[in-house]
Amino acid sequence: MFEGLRSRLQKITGSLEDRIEQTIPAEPSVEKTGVPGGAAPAEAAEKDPSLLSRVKVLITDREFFISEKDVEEPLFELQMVLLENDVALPVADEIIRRVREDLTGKRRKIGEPLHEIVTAALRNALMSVLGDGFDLVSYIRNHERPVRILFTGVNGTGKTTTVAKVAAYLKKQGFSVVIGAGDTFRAGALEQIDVHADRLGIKVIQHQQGADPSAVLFDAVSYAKAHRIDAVLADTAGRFHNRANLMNQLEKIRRVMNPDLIVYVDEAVAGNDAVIRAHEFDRTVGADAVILTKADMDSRGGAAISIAHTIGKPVMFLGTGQGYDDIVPFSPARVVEELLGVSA
Ligand SMILES: Nc1nc2c(ncn2[C@@H]2O[C@H](COP(=O)(O)OP(=O)(O)OP(=O)(O)O)[C@@H](O)[C@H]2O)c(=O)[nH]1
Ligand SMILES: [Mg+2]
Repeated sequence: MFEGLRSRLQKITGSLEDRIEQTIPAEPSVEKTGVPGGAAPAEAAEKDPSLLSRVKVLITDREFFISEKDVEEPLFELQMVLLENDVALPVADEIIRRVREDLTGKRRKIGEPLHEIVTAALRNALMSVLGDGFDLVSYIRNHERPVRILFTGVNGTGKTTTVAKVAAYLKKQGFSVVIGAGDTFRAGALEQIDVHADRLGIKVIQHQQGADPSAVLFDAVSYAKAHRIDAVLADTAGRFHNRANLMNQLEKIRRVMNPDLIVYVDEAVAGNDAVIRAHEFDRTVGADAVILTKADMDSRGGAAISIAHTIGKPVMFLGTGQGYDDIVPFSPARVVEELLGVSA
């Protein structure tokens, strides 16, 4: 996950450290600090062992100052790397602004480990754009049941697989789940969801192909109420936001099913396209959270870094493979750790 961006970030961290290193004033010679007799440091220290610790104090107490000009070049390089890896421009700008603000204009003690200064600046900047994530388990615990969750998104991004994964995840957490087969459009969609549900031992509510998805999902909610089920997971057919008739159908589903959460599903590998589409879906039918699938195939990480900050909605899960267990709650600290190799 995100290995391409990770290796580029490691290089930038190195060049930032090098540039900062150059701003550190050279250590004063021992003569300048007034060592008696002007002897060579080693010789002088041998004669007077307390001298060594005195010299150390003098050096480590000194400070240096990083100006904006000092880091201009590596920050430009960082900006390019972020954009090349599909980080949205306003998000890349925000990251650069924060790193610059964090690194410059402050006095630093000589001897402070540079690697830590630089990675802390990057880590803080990334954390600030990644948002807080969305804890579905505590949402369900604190919410009136059944919690109705509607999954939307464009074709083939992994909605149906994600519905199955989330169902498996919630079941493992001790919740009861029912799936509403809201994709009555695509040939084979009903069979696909049946196979998943059979394997997972989860009930599916479905009508025949071509039926009104609103009616199916209304029935799924009624079933959940009657059987005291904790969560209804509603699958829907893939659609593009510029197809008015399909978006109207989604709007009807929304009115009839009255979801507590609308989850927008897209692929991490789609990069900026995913961010733009999420924005459009949020504008038209609304979105309360985002799930990014296929993070296992994404070496750039741009969508995962940009989407929450751009649309102002949290990321709930990352899909990390084709198995039912290949789903992880989105944790900004984990993403930063993945990218920088340090714990946040
Ligand atoms: N590697 C990987 N593949 C995934 C992931 N999530 C889904 N897929 C695969 O993506 C393909 C499409 O998944 P679906 O769940 O059918 O996608 P969909 O959005 O429901 O598709 P439509 O209903 O046709 O719009 C399948 O082959 C899935 O196995 C993931 O996190 N990682
Ligand atoms: Mg599907």
